[in-house]
Amino acid sequence: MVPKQFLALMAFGLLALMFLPAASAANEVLEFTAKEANSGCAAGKTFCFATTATEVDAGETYTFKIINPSTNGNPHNLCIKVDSATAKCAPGPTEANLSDPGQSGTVDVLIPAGAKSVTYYCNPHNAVGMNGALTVQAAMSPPPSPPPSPPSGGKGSPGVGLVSIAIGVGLLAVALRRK
Ligand SMILES: [Cu+2]
Repeated sequence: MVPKQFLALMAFGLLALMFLPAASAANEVLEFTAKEANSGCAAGKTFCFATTATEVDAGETYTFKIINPSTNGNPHNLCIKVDSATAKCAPGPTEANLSDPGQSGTVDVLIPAGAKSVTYYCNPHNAVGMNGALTVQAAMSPPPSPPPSPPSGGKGSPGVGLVSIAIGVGLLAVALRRK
């Protein structure tokens, strides 16, 4: 008979395990600062994003953050498009939501394994240069399994199996003869 106290303790332990935080690291935050006319955008771009982000790893989730210091009073947003999927935008939830001057916003985006391209843009100012692309690093794949090693008398080799059968048959024969 199991004591009720023990059962209660077990139940409590299981519940505690269920509520433990998942052991996952926080997303890496990639920052994109809106830059406007005459504030250092590359030639051909009226507006642009300043960012140190250049690449993402497939299989990872990133927090994309727009920072809008806006010297000219323009609202902006930051949309992330992975392949042909619908873009996810900060401050979201749609491309029409904008970050007013002085504000910022984030959106978490999973870059799925097998993703080919990741581009970013400000929806109202995509046409005037507020966009760019990130290089996608392929997901880490497990190393190719080594070819099976030739049997060397180790566990599971056919030789050992045959020897075992032979010994078994021999023992059985001896046992039967003694009857
Ligand atoms: Cu913009």
